[in-house]
Amino acid sequence: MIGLDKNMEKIRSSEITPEHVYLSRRRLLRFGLLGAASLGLTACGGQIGEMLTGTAKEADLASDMFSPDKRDELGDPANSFRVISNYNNYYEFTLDKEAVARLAANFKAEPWKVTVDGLVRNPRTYDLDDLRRKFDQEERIYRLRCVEGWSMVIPWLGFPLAKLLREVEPTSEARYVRFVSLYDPDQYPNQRGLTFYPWPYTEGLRIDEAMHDLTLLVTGLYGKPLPNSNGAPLRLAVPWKYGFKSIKAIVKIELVAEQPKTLWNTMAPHEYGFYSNVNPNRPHPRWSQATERRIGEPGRRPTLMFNGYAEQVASLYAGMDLMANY
Ligand SMILES: Nc1nc2c(c(=O)[nH]1)N[C@H]1C(S)=C(S)[C@@H](COP(=O)(O)O)O[C@H]1N2
Ligand SMILES: [Mo]
Repeated sequence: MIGLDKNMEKIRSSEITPEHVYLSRRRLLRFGLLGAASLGLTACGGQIGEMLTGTAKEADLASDMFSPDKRDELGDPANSFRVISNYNNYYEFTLDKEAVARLAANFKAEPWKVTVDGLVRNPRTYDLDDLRRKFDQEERIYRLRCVEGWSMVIPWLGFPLAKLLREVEPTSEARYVRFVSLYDPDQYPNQRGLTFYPWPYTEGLRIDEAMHDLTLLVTGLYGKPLPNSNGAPLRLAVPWKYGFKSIKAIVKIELVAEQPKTLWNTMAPHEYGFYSNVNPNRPHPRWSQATERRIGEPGRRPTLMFNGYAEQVASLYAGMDLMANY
């Protein structure tokens, strides 16, 4: 059975779908990706063992994991478009990272409106095209570090959230920004299926975090419109925080006075704090955060404080106890 499976896989990836190389379970397994799907790090042992048996074929496969012509400021290559758009967390569709792209294929990301309101002088509703026209879209190559212990390098296309916030003019009472994802059970199976989740997905930032130049409203990646699996047509990228803060499919941005409730903080407050800054010194209650697996790379690498953005963002938290304010 296993042998047959292997042969079918060879045929499938090299002959049937030469254009769209399928990120098969086997390939993910070989590169240790499946371990990331389970939350406990102990589950990874077997896959790491498998990765160490390097062959020419594996080196070959690795080349579709990265696009070395794009690199982050630390010199690491961006993950390939295929990896970025086929290995996703998007719980509205499924908890299976490899199934998101297929289930999201027919998602209706156009037309799309986003409302910016709350404690602002000029509340507004924008069409996505308004945003694209109004604000120059720039490329930012950021690391994304998931709280589960894996990471990618992603060349986002977007514009600083600060530009949009300045346009609506927050009042002096506005101290936090609340973000809301689309609620549409007709398109999102798990908004019907997982009824114990407090849908829609919501997130939040302190206003100084939201105004920070690194905080990006994302409309694309690799210079193309955002794939549905990555949160089309509009999502956040907050690169110094765990990935779940980078909310997808945003329909509302609200300026508020109090720290907003968020989906993950409501579900499991001891595991997912409001700040959720990447911090290798503070373990998740169920696993260490000291290391991470860069998707496409064998083994694990050390996790960096603030995901490597400490120089830019540490001052936001001066005097704050980062172990208590997680
Ligand atoms: N609406 C919504 N946003 C979301 C999620 C989600 O399930 N729903 N998952 C989060 C998590 S856990 C991560 S790691 C990132 C993953 O982004 P990516 O799939 O583009 O890599 O999206 C975040 N934003
Ligand atoms: Mo995540």
